[in-house]
Amino acid sequence: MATNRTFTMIKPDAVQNGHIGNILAMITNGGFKIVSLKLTQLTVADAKAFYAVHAERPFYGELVEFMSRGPIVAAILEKDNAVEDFRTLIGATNPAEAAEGTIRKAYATSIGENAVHGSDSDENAAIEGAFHFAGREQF
Ligand code: YYY
Ligand code: MG
Repeated sequence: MATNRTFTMIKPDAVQNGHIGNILAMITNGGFKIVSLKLTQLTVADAKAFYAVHAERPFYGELVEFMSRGPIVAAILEKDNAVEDFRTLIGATNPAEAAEGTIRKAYATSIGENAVHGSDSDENAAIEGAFHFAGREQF
């Protein structure tokens, strides 16, 4: 995948709280083009695999339970410098530390239930995008 792409999920808390539309608006207003998009749900096995890098962390069990508990929106986004610019748009992992104007400042309720995911590298953006979308679903 091109390095001008990143991958995001609107997490189960934000979907359940009715924030899909507002978060997609913040994403597109931030200059990101949506090149893949779907409403889906992770199984427990999916969530374990997606977050395998965190398997040894104390929050892993809660993270897997949370991420599989309801629907999510998965999307691939395109913009120059997508990975870094999207991390800026979503804000700090802990919403108490997230800057004004960020998605997590607006919609995250706790460090665990923090509304959105954003890939942390070009390599992981490609892996995470391919986890959710077949090539024919990436426009
Ligand atoms: O990339 P980002 O989502 O900002 O944080 P990560 O350090 O990759 O952690 C992934 C995910 O795990 C985070 O979004 C919430 C959860 N988590 C947690 O529940 N408690 C922590 N102390 C750290 C992360
Ligand atoms: Mg991360």
